[in-house]
Amino acid sequence: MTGDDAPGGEGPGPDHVPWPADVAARYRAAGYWRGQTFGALLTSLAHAHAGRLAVAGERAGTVTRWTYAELDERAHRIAAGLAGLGIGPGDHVVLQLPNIPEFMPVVFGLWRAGARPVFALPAHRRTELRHFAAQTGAVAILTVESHEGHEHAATARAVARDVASLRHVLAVGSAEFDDLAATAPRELPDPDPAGVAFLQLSGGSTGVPKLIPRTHDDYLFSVRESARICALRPDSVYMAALPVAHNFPLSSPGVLGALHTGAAVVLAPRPDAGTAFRLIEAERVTITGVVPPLAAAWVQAASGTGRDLSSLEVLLVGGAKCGRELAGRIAPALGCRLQQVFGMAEGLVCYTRLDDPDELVLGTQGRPISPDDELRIVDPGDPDASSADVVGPGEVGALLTRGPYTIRGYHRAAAHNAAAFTPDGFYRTGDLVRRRPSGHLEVVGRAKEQINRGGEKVAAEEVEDHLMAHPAVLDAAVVAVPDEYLGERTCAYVVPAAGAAPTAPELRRFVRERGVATFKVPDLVRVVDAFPATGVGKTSKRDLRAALAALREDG
Ligand code: OOB
Repeated sequence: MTGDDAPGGEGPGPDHVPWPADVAARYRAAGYWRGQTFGALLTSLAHAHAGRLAVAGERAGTVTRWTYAELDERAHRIAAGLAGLGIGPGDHVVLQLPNIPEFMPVVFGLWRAGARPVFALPAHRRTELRHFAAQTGAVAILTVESHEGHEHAATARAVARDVASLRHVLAVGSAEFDDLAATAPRELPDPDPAGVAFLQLSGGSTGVPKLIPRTHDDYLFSVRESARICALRPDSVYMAALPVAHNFPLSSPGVLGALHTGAAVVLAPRPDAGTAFRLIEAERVTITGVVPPLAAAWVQAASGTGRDLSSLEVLLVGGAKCGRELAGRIAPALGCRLQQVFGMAEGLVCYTRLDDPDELVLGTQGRPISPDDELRIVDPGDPDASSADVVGPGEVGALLTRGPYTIRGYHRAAAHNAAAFTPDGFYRTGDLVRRRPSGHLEVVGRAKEQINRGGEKVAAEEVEDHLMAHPAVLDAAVVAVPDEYLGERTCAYVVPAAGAAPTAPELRRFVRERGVATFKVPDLVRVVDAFPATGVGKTSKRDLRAALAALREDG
């Protein structure tokens, strides 16, 4: 905690809101928090799996394969190089790397130096990077020279001119970085495992992302349990298809879960089916994870592929609702098991279990990692969300949670924390869910994205699922349009399946004929080539709503 700590919700607030001492003691006693840092973890992995493949990936057309011993040595050298630049304990470093092999030794190098990566996504630009650097007082931005046509190092240098704390811009692939990565290794003090290891970004759909402090102790617990729940083995091959800095491919079970198990990590430079299928075949990938729009694209591409996907055992789908229609197509098309994951960078992660009956795998988003993940499902209209407002069994309510890997506050955000957390430490997820007797959650949607059509509540995800049942529809996204009489009406955006040309009347009739309430039939239907996406590839409803608003202004 820093001197910025401001009790009473004034000022920026602390870097890290710790768990109450008695709660922390309980999590330690239960064996959730084991007092190990990520740096120490890599050391033990290098001993246990020295000659095994740890990381495979490509950068600028060059393929790299590192064993655990090589990954460990590179991380040691990078840590020593960073320390030589004066980057050390508690320093924040904005990290913006695409899916290149260097991601892994750089992250472990930062951890060994005691520095805290701030995990930016490759899609972030000047405004976001400036915000991350200014908010954290970052001393460096570590990125690549350029990637997919964007000059990242040039953007980083422009940000460094604006943010006084930034002393270094380091670019993987530059001579300066090569020198740093060639520094002679030396032992550095291991940081406090209960301290902040890094900052994740919130997936929130409004404004610039909030910064989420995660500790070695809490994150390693979620990594360890995720690896177990996803049945990773030392001979598993995990492919990161999504941008690896995001919480899902990082830790659910992600590249960290794979390394924790002694398995191999493959970094896919792009998530498209062509690239992903090539790598699944070449590397005999056993498990990977995607967001629903990508799952839909892979399902479509699988029917015509000449690639051998037979090694794939599990496809995790999460990050946004995977409706039953899409869920039902995944196993038949890709020849693997579906595992749904409902998670958030703030903490809570739910998985369907690999031995769950199909009904739960297809129809729910899973149940929490830990029996100590406390869930409170409350009346969405209730302002204080106390335990008195819990909804009845099976009813839809707003999800609140606290537990051994869910944060108690954002980084320096006292005012926001007062709204985002209850006084007794529950995080308000903003998600509407229904709980099954088995403990599995069905995510109904984001509370703020529910459409209020003249008082009738329409869950966008439900209508999307009906549209997805139409053979001419590859993907669907339903958003609200302001309406003078009803308050809001529904607009369904649709991406057609390859070679198909669905029309608005046909799709509206199709939904109606599925026997749903008339108010759920989309008022407007727009057929588009593709949806705008967030940095990790989720459909950006915010951008869709903005596009609609712009159209309306144009008349
Ligand atoms: C993951 O993390 P974030 O932080 O980018 O986004 C979290 C939000 C959740 O609050 C929820 O609104 C939505 O994304 N979400 C889902 C979902 N998984 C995430 N909504 C419906 N169904 C799902 N399966 O997105 C994330 C973090 C770890 C693992 C997986 C995803």
